[in-house]
Amino acid sequence: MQTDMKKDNLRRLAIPFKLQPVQRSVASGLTNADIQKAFQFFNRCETKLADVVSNVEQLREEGGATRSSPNLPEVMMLGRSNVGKSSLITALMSPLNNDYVGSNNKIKEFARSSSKSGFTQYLHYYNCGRKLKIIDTPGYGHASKEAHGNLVLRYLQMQKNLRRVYVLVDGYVGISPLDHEMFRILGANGIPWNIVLTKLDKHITKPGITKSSKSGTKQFLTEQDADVINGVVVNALQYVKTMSSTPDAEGGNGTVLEEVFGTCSHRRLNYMGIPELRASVLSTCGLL
Ligand SMILES: Nc1nc2c(ncn2[C@@H]2O[C@H](COP(=O)(O)OP(=O)(O)O)[C@@H](O)[C@H]2O)c(=O)[nH]1
Ligand SMILES: [Mg+2]
Repeated sequence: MQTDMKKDNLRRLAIPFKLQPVQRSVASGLTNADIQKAFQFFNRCETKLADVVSNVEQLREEGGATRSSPNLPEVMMLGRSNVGKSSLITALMSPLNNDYVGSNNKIKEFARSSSKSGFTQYLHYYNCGRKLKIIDTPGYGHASKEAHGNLVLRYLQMQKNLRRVYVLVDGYVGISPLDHEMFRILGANGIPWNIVLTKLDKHITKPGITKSSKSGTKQFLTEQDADVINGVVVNALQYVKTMSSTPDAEGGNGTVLEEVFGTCSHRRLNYMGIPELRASVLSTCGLL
């Protein structure tokens, strides 16, 4: 029975069982029921690009909110250019079916992503089910412009409805000095934030075991690759814990949350971490 349950979990989530303990520990406080509920919410909710804010003046006119549904709770995705913000938002908001690995349905690209740096230039507010907004942002670093940076900074200073910032860090490249600067800014503005590691599929070095079932062909990781991915997530969590226990003099780390989400926004790693992130977003917005 126990073995059957394990097999069933493995099949349904289609990620190696070895990853489960890491996933549970990173998304602390979220139960399986929360994750299921959030999964269905984002699968079913109507999502639309509700507002695009292109300059600081526009922010000021609206007093830090947006014209449409100005009181909805907001979460923001921040990170370097090309780290995978728009792809992550697309995966979060797309109707992934329950057995989503091996599905041949290409997910609809809600938040446009590109391999070209600097593609997202403004603040893009996605309204999810008229309950919350997810904000896509221009990235910092390569190909970013000063005006984009100012827009994000002004938003952070003026925001009224922001509940949390998810700072995306490339899970293959690691944390950069620019990320540190962002952590400091978030701390200085009293905004709760946590790290989301992206593109963890880049650690896949070997094709794993392929299994076929009615719903398609699924790839499982090799044990070695799974160990590496687990290691990256655990290290990041350790890093955050150290940061949280030693807030710097300027209060830069005082608002960090001891949570790390290890993710992949592509099918290659079965949208790893996306269900947990969905639950986190709903919970953060007081909707779980
Ligand atoms: N391998 C891999 N590539 C990704 C992943 N997420 C995004 N990318 C790619 O990274 C590039 C930048 O993605 P995008 O979402 O536009 O990044 P943004 O600039 O932060 O919005 C695109 O070519 C994406 O296809 C992922 O999980 N794994
Ligand atoms: Mg983008």
